[in-house]
Amino acid sequence: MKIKKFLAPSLKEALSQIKKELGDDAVILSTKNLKQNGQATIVFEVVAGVEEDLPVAKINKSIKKKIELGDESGFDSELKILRQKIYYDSAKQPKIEIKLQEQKKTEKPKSPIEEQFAEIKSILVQNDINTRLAEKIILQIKNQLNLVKKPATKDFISSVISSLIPTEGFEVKKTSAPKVVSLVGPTGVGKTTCVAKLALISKILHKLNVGLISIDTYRLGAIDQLKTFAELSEIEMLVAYKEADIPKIMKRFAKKDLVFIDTVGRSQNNAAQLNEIKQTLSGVKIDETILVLNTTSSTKNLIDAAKKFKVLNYSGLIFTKLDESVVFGNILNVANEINKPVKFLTNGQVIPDDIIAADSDYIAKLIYTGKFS
Ligand SMILES: Nc1nc2c(ncn2[C@@H]2O[C@H](COP(=O)(O)OP(=O)(O)OP(=O)(O)O)[C@@H](O)[C@H]2O)c(=O)[nH]1
Ligand SMILES: [Mg+2]
Repeated sequence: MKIKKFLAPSLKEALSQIKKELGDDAVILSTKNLKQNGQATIVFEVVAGVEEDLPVAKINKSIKKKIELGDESGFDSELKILRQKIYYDSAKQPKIEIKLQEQKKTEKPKSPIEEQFAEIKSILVQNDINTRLAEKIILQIKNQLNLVKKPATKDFISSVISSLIPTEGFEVKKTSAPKVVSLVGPTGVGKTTCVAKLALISKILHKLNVGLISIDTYRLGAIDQLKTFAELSEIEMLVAYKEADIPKIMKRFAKKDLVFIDTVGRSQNNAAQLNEIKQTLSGVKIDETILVLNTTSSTKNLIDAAKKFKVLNYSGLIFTKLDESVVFGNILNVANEINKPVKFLTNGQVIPDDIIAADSDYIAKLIYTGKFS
């Protein structure tokens, strides 16, 4: 860059000298008001420079620096000139404008049907269905609509969602040996409450001979919680304090149709504690282990728990506390990702009323509308 200092009685004169010597591309680098020989006459000292193809950014930088240094006195007019120069330089860049025009051209207006699919996708995502599944659902709706030529009604959309939710019933056959079912899951998700609900329904509605085992000797009051329920509902309940207790209890329960094992709630992040549960249960042949999950938790946390609890070989899922949730997409996200069937949903604390056998159509409607039907 060529730099030169100019002295002139006025700024206008200084600028005209600069223009003459350095040309139109000159940039003002600094200006000062000097009092000549201590007298009142003011002389302007202007330092200007010129550089070929000076980038606009550099000009901005030099102005910024001056403002930061507080050296902007007497600068207003120069700044105006510089700004004009910047606008002029940027106006000289037609490529950018052409690009913007091209971008505008590619934004095609959506057709009414595309608008409708975009709205459906937005409803799915708002209901916490993850983007991958939302896109899969939209694709399936599109494909099926092409085949059946039907409008995309709520029922139709729900039926597509339903096809992605694995569910399975809970069956108990009266055989010579009892069916043994254990409920596992993170802390406080509602395992014990589920055991109580299922045990009472099995006893009252299905006339089954039910036994309860608690291996939760860790949490204060856990045994009393199940014991009180067992006494009130006249269901036999025993506690396994150690691994060796379970085979003995099972001998006592040999004539039962159904035995529920209530396990201690543990964090999925504590692998050692999950292995302890596995060890305690190793003394009995378990027919079905069900993972209990709280619907109010995020998809990420639920999938993490579901993955880590796999060490306990569960084959189905129960989603609890639906009554405390406002969106239900995580049920689909988790069941689909983990690829295990949903067996029950619970929607309240009342034993045994607040439990529903999982039905994929019901869950799909619940997810899509956010409402219990
Ligand atoms: N709102 C609501 N509360 C529930 C539901 N299921 C269980 N609860 C409540 O959740 C709390 C914990 O339930 P528990 O059954 O003790 O949970 P848990 O998984 O056995 O807990 P830990 O054994 O300590 O891990 C209790 O207050 C239950 O009444 C449900 O579906 N809805
Ligand atoms: Mg419990």
